[in-house]
Amino acid sequence: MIEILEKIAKEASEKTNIKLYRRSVERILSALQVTSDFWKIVDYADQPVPAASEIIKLLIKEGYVTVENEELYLTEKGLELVKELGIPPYVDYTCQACEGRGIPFYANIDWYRAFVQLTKDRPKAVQEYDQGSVTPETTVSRVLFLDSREDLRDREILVMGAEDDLTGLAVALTGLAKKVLILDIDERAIEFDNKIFKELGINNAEARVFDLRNPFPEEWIGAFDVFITDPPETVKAFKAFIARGISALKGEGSAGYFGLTLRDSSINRWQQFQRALINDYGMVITDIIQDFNAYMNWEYHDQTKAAQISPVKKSPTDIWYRSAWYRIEALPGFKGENVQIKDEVFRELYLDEEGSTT
Ligand code: SPD
Repeated sequence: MIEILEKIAKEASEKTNIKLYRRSVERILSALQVTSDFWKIVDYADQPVPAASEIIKLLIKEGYVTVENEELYLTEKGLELVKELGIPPYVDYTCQACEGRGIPFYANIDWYRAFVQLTKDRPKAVQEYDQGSVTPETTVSRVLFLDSREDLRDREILVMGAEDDLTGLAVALTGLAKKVLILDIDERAIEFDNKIFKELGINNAEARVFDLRNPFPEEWIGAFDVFITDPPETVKAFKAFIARGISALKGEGSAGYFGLTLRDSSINRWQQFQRALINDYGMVITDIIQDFNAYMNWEYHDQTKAAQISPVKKSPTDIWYRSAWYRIEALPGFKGENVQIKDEVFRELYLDEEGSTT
């Protein structure tokens, strides 16, 4: 019986070019015992969409899963399989008060209220830049987390891309940072921030249009205490955002924050990134909070590869896309990279065999 899981993992790996294991199939079978919604299965199983999709298609082919009205169910044969192999149903013990972040967004209710009020007319997430904004609760929790690690007060903070999340704005609104520089390719986000800074007389924060494939000017190298970013999980984006962010850090003890998801990348990719952070860039990973970042569903979902390869046509109805929040810290001898990223096809920054939601 156990061989069937190995066989499915092997076939799914060959089809998707993503390394998968028996454990990957077990995670899907655990999720299938508690939900019939494909997007929740991806969420609970922590597998990249193409991997989850292929595993489920193979389970359907082998008669372990059936589709009814775009919902996925274990068949009698599937129920027998999980029983025989002792695969338990997915359980969720996430703290409902802090949504699993360890920091409740309402710990500073004034920051939360001001952010929600000021951002009610925020620009919508667009496909062109792989946008998918985090919830306001996530954004404010990022600021609280920064504060709890002494990375906010009197710090010079660089926010690199993902400003559809408005994290740079939320940081600036506290009035506690020494300086905030926000860079994003999306003019709408930049104008939105600068308009609020002007209206509120915030003069230590500035938002600038910048394409992060380009190197930073000399003045930004070694100039910041903290960088914050939330890039796609491609190798190119890792260099454009995270390696470049490290190059902007002042010295030992300076910190970087970023999100990494398992919806658009696998644990193998995480291992590759973690090795690079430690071995190539001389950083230490001080925190990884799984599922810290919750993303609101984006309107362009039907145009994505994820929608095309899904085993069912039903779109997500609830939050399913999450990412872990990483904090890294510079140690003696750390070094970043500030190289030009060549990207003939712009979408290569966002899409590869593991990523599919752009
Ligand atoms: N295209 C879907 C939204 C993705 C938002 N970016 C998440 C990046 C995580 N590092």
